Amino acid sequence: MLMLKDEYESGRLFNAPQMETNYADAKKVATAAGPRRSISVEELAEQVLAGSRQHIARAITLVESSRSDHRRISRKLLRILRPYSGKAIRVGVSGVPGAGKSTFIDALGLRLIDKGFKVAVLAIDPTSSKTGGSILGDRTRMGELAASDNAFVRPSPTSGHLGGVARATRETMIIMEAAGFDVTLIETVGVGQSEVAVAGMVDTFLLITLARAGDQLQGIKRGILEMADVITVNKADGDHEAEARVAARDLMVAMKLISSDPDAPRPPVLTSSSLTGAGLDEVWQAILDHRARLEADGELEARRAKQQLEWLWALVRGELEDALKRSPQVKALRQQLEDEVVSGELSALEASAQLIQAFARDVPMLIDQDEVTL
Ligand SMILES: Nc1nc2c(ncn2[C@@H]2O[C@H](COP(=O)(O)OP(=O)(O)OP(=O)(O)O)[C@@H](O)[C@H]2O)c(=O)[nH]1
Ligand SMILES: [Mg+2]
Repeated sequence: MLMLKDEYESGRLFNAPQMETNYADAKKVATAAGPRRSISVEELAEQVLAGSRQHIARAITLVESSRSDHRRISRKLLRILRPYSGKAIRVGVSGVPGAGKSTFIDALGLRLIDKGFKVAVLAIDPTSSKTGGSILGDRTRMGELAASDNAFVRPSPTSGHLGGVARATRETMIIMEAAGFDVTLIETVGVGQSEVAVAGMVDTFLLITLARAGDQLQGIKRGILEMADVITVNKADGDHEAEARVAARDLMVAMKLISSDPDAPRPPVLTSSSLTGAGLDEVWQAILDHRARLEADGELEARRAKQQLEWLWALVRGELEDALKRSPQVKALRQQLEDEVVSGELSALEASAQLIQAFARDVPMLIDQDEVTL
């Protein structure tokens, strides 16, 4: 993970070249349909609402694109679909690499399908930019689930910065819910920022951890522990079962110590094994209990409203940042100003004022008027 750190902190996690080439689904649709027949947004929305897998895949590919003409169509699509979304149980699944998240989701997902749910699995995975390997890995690990008609497994978008990936995942969630999926599980690797993004879009945050000594408190950042609504010590099987139970008890005690709000409800700490299936039902029950508590005191709506507000400003910041990058005036000045700041001729303060003025001159041209009126 260390290798990723710089990329991670600069926010550029997902710079794989072409996302579509990574997508089995997108490829399948393209091959099956030959050259794509063009289709109206209304027709696409109708097909998504009818649950057509081919059109769901196509809609997802559309919202993953950052091209401005695609964004415009996405916006229209989402406006039609949004009223049909929002009823699903949204769960974020996080944990250190190798904790067993994908295997857990596969096993839990199959159980949920047996109970009559339709399960969407999405991912925000900063490691997939490395090789694209974990995309294939997840597909294999979730093979059984991915093969079911009542599940839809979509690997993490791999291009663009975290903000772009979070946007695509959030919009994909709307498409999946409109298509009738009533549980959304979002996998993310437990290393930092992507958790915050996922926590901003789910109702319940499940943390999967391991019994390995010190893992709970060293491998996982305190902030992530504080985000958790339900925790499970995973791989509680064979020789590790007893160890996992001890770890769960220790973690329960530790949670009391790290909690910054002594009155806040502490997350239950359970144990589970995807190999034996032990504890999976209990984890699901804890997720349902958490959600029921949220619903009972109106907190679910409040939580989602707060997420929407945060999302609003994340979008505005994202758009501004993109516009800043596109601005010809900023581009023209940038190198010279940076050089002057480096050589000490100009202070950062002065240079920033000049860049902002240059940007301001470009703003009328940079803001896409069509996007506003759509
Ligand atoms: N003993 C045991 N092994 C497990 C269990 N769940 C997963 N594993 C193994 O742990 C390894 C990692 O599992 P994954 O499900 O890929 O873990 P992950 O957290 O999704 O990993 P990343 O996506 O790479 O972060 C695999 O070799 C699994 O076979 C379990 O419940 N018990
Ligand atoms: Mg995984």
